Amino acid sequence: MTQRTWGHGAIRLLRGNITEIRADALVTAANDGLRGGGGVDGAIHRAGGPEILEACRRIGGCPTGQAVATTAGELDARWIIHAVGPIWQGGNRGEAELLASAYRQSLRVLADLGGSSIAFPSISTGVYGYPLEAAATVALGAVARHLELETQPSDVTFVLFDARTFDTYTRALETLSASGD
Ligand code: AR6
Repeated sequence: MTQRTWGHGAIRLLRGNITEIRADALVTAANDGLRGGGGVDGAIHRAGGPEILEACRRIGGCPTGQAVATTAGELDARWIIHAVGPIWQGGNRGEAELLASAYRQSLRVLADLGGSSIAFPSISTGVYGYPLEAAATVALGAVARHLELETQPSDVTFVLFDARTFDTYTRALETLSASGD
């Protein structure tokens, strides 16, 4: 585990399965139809039970770069935040801004709900094909900026599923910390 205090809060990096984490909100990497799917979204829907997909159906969808909250069903959290990251199309289709926005909007949704702790997966770097190093820099940069400007949520954990993702985020956080000194 790696932890850095930042602005009004802290960024923590963990290797693991996000469904086993306790936080006010767990973020899932959703699609714009909120239809459920594979990867981290499949894991969240399986572990949380059918109530989550029912809530998604009622909402109906969420544009890329945005985020919406639902019940967390049986998971040890108050909410699931469904964040829609971009599908990688080569890097010239606004992917970086859309990815940063997915993180920012998730933080904003939780701030509006009054929550203070949030766990993110590595959005867009699975099926959606976003190059990992670039995604880690965008993800950590967006969260760091939020912590500098806002007081809530203040406790941000990235739950990274495999060694390569964890190592890449760890290096990106070191780079970000060095540039912020
Ligand atoms: N906990 C934490 N991270 C996980 C878990 C888990 N249990 N399972 C997988 N990951 P992906 P995307 C990691 O494909 O690229 C779905 O079908 C995974 O190793 O889940 O944003 C949605 O419904 C990778 O590092 O999300 C969408 O249609 C990261 O989570 C689409 O996939 C993201 O991989 C979204 O694709």
